[in-house]
Amino acid sequence: MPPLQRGALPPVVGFIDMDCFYVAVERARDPRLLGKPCAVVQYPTGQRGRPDLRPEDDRWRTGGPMGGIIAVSYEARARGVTRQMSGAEAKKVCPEVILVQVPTAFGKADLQIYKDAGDAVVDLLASRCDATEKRSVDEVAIDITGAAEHLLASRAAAELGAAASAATHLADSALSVDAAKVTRSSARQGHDKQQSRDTSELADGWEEVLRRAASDPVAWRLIAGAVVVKELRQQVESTLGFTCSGGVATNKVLAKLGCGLHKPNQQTLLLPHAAPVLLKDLPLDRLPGLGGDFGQAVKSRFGVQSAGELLQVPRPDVLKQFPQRGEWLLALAAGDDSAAEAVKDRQLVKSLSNGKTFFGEKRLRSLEEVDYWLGELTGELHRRYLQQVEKHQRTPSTLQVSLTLDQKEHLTRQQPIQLGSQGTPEQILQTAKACARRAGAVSGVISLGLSLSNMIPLEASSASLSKFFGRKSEGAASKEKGEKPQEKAKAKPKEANLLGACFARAADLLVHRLNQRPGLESCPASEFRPAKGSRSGRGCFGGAPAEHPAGDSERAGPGAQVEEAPL
Ligand code: TTP
Repeated sequence: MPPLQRGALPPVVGFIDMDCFYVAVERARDPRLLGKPCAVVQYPTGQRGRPDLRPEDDRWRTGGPMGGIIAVSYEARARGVTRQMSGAEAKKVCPEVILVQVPTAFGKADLQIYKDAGDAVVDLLASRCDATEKRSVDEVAIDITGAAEHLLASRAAAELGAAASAATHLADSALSVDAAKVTRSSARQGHDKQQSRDTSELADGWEEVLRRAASDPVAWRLIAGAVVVKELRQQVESTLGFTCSGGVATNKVLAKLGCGLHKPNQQTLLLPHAAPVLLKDLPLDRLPGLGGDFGQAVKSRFGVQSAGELLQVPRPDVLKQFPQRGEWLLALAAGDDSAAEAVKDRQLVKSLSNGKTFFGEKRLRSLEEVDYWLGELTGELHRRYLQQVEKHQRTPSTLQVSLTLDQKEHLTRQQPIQLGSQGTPEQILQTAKACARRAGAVSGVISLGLSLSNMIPLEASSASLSKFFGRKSEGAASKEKGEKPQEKAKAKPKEANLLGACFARAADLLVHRLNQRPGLESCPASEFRPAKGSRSGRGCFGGAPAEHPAGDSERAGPGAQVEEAPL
């Protein structure tokens, strides 16, 4: 094994994608589903007064409207059930399919059991990784450089080679290259080649890889990384009961690409020399960041379909057409490490948000209806706010309400909120209602959103206030001295004014800070709108390098646009 020179070598990056995740979570809760064709459906919610369906309730749907499918077990996929189907359609193609409905709370889908399961996976992975970056409810990028180096130092090369080759597909094997040719949507369905487990295929190419790795420290570290990923996957399964697929490479883009080649419960190693082979015929939409409008624009601008074809376009042409993103695009198509950022360690969410759409007859027509649904959104948001307080000792300082009207007009209003550690749903609701009233238009609301953002540490929220005012609040200080607050106020009218001025200044500062945030155009507090090109803005290119996940929004319901942020 060649000597290791850490620092000069690229990192060892893994990517973990849980298999049919919502189904797996339901199976862990209800073993009757194990091995059976089953799917998770989301039933249209949004009717007032409908009782909640708690996680522990019987959520199997056997008749009546069955909702739309959002997760499909591999057994059901093999029988023709796909995510685009309604529950009724799935029953037609596979009468024995079991449909489990997503729990509901506060009048909408309640994804908490899935989020909790995803968090448990991240916690487990974090115990052995240098960094864990949650990419979605069921995907995690991991930096396993340290763990790989540890294995290289503590286990014999032959042992590592044997363990890696017995569990890992090579990304340039014939089977992998074939699997890479299918489109993104086909890959999502779990196609035949992706699901193949031919062990002779696994062996294909490994002898050569191990021989070459003898003089290639980058390859050796990645091979050790494959063993780390194998062990982590085993640990996730034995501890939490979920299977997952894995990828290993020198960056997040390639690791994710490798991970998607063979599912479920398999893993793939993408060594640097394999990248050009794999990328040559790879449909562009399989690359992170190119699955949406931007990928479409690239394809039609140059008349290309695959990463290999894009690389044939003269470089100056690409840079001319896409001055901002051209370099990144070419690096991405070439599988170059520069196209991906380093794995970012566990980030705390920047905001808590939820929302609900009301299409057609369901659109909201009165302030009373808006208030009702703000109340429902508040209930869920309050629960998540309490989790932030408990888990991370953080509290939000801004509340925002956003409304989309049926003429597609989008209004947002926000204002500061002080919840501290014991904020109540009522506090959130009152502030939300005040924002909604400032928005004015309440007729024909087709979507309503509520978010809490600008998270600050709890101690900072109280410390900054006392520091700001330099003493305790009027009421508290007076109480300690046994004075009536009014008397104190009477005695010190100037101070009362000063206090008011301080509050006004604090609000100004907050607004100023918000205006500095990328993605928000500079405008008065009451008029915040997402800037063009921001993640939440309209008409922005999905996957442009400037866009980064800002909230903790999880995947939405059936058919929801699941646009990836670039890795
Ligand atoms: P995916 O990772 O896309 O799919 P999956 O885990 O169900 O299946 P696979 O084994 O092919 O990776 O999505 C993860 C979960 O996110 C999925 O189980 C359900 C949820 N989801 C939605 O709610 N709506 C959607 O449109 C999609 C794509 C996923």
